[in-house]
Amino acid sequence: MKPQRKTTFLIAASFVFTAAAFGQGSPLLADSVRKECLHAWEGYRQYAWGHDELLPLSKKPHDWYGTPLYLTPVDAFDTMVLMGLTKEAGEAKEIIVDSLSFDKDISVRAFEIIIRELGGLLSAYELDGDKRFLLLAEDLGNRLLPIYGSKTGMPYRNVNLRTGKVSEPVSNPAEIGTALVEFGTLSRLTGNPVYYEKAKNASAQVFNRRSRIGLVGTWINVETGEWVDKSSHISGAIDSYYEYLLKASILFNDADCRRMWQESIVSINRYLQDTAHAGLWYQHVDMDSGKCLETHFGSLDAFFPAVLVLSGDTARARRLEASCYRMWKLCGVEPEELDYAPMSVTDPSYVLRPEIIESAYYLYRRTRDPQYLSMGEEFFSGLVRYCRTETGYASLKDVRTKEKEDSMESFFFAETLKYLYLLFAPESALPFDKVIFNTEAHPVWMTR
Ligand code: DMJ
Repeated sequence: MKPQRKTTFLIAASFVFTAAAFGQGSPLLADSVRKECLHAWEGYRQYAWGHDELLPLSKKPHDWYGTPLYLTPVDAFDTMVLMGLTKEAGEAKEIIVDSLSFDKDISVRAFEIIIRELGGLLSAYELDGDKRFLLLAEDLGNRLLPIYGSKTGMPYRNVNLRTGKVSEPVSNPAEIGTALVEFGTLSRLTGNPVYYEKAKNASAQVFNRRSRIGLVGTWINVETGEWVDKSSHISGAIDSYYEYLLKASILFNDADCRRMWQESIVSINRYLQDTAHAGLWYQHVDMDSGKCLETHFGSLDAFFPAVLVLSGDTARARRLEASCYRMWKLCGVEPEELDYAPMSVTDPSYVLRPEIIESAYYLYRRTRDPQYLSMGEEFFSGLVRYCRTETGYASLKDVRTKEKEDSMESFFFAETLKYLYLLFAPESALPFDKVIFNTEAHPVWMTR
């Protein structure tokens, strides 16, 4: 390297470092993420327009329930607004406000519709101000309310959007409790308290059935209130139950949710936290005895450093994100699940999940430590290298072989691309301390 070039490089490097240390991210990387969002959106527009999702290998559209609910436009709208993709956000808005209708004779999974559609519409309303988003959200909220008709008030898993007929009484804490942010915001914006009351009672019903040592299980019958599976962890099926106790306590300054969160986190750290293997992990235990059942951890569990940051426990969040990073490094993209004792993969798929990136974003915003930018860069380059296709991005069947799978979940737009962008963009792109993200990364404002 010639001395002059070396000096230029050093000046450039120190500029990047200084920008990173001041929480200004990396504008070049932010721009690359925006371009990748555009690439995936163009694929959706060309091959799946008017449908829920694009199948990125077969280049065909896919609707979850045989008739579209525009999952991709609803999930992508706020991401594109934040990225300044005004034309594309306008396209998404047009199809939503002109054509989205929930008056459909289909039985839907309430949890998914709450976090993707209701969350997306509420966030769209707050960002854009068009009342039609709120009217759609209110209509959807009313169609979802029958889920709370069980004897305990805990929701059924499915509801027919037209008839209100409910089904599947055996549910889990995540599906039962993950409505506080959306229904609370709907109550706040419409002035109708019923949504938050129902959602809060459901979470309290789970909390009231915690074991003597303060843990909840995985499956519960919402009619009888009996646990059906007593395995306790922070993984899928429980994860966002905890996340929402904390988020509702902050967003609505709700003292009951704060107490439920504070009691829960003590038990989580006492019985689930595992430091017996290299690094910090969270294990699976029996909810009554606290006895270890499995040393499994996966890409869904990687949401927890973000939750720890939000709760003020940044030190523990840093240690857990370091473990998540090891999980990612194992194959160059994280597996759905591993056994962290021998560090062996137990479920090799990767469905374009965002959680590890979400946690890097929270940690970077809270600490301004540039190591989280570098991690984010590695996550982004793994995605581009192994998941990019001609039309968008594809899941991986196996992170060891990198064989692709014909699926691009709408949360790739709502979460994966949004958190990557916000990690690299200047903080002014979205003031971190003024919003709460729902579990699908749709931001709602703490106060209006
Ligand atoms: C999303 O739908 C939400 O983040 C949910 O809480 C968990 N699963 C996916 C992303 O992995």
